[in-house]
Amino acid sequence: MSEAMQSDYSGPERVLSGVQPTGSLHLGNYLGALVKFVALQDRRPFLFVADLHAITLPQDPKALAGQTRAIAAAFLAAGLDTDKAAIFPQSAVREHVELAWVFNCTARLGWLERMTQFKEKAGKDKERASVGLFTYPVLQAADILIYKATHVPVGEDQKQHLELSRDIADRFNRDFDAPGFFPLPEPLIQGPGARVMSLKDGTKKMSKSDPADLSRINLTDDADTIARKIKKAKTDPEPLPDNLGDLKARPEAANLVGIYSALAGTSDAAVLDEFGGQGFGAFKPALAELAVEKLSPMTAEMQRLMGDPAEIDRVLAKGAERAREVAAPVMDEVRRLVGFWRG
Ligand code: AQP
Repeated sequence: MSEAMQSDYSGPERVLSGVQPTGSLHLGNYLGALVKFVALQDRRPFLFVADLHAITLPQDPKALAGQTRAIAAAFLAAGLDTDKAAIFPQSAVREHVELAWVFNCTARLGWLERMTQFKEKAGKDKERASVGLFTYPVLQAADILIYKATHVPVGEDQKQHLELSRDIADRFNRDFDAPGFFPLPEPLIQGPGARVMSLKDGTKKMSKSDPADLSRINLTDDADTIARKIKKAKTDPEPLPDNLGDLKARPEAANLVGIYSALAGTSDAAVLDEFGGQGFGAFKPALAELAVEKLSPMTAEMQRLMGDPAEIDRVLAKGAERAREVAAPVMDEVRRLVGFWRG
């Protein structure tokens, strides 16, 4: 359905994305999201810390605000400039929730039942999952559309949710006879690092919530830990192939090559030109060295920033103010379209 929909939207382009404060960020978040945010920052993106999404699974209330600051610190350490990007906590802009309620009444149950991330996160006992976890993609649609965002840089894992946002936008525009009111947002998924896989299982994505710490490289890991995790990463006994076709059939090898090419800013083919025929005994140390070289300066800067929480709070407050200026008039228009009393 999404593919065929046409957008009548003629407003300006806007880039938006979010990251959940659910734990330490990892290499997948860095390559799939942060690097892309920085590359897009001249488009003045809206980048929020998704604390409303975080509580769809239990969080420690004493730790949550600190985790929110840590994500903001990671944004800044990755190179985001607050004169360009608005960085803010999602919960500080109440219009996200208000629009999400309206969208709860726009989205259809059947659409949500198709969402694979809910099935993965709810696990076997879905009766005990929070209702928020089920309606998470509806809030995500509100996050995007409250700013009339047109482009959303995300990792591959979020593609299905973006399609749902398009369906919700289209349905709202039609239900309320408002053609082109909301844009049909497009995911920006291309490029290296869009899907970084677990170091322990090349078929599973690298994830903050994986109980195995060895499955991911955290942005807070020191050089020795990074090297140790890469050394212990699952591989097969064969040397690296010299062509992409053979690499495809070996998920763990493909993942490590993909990480190398994304960090080096080159292509998988170029990595195979250099390392094809060599064993992991040679490739893993080279990858570890590259990962440390790229990540260490950022880790150090994150730590420095975390030493000054008041400065991070100023950044978040400034971003929230800019976000509210855009969100409030859109919500006012939604209230008018839906027919709510407005005094
Ligand atoms: N493995 C990944 N490869 C590439 N991109 C990834 N992203 C997440 N994992 C990978 C992208 O990072 C951004 C922020 O994600 P998030 O923290 O909001 O939630 P998530 O996608 O659910 O990430 P995690 O790490 O798997 O967290 P948990 O375990 O808490 O659910 C998004 O753009 C995402 O695509």
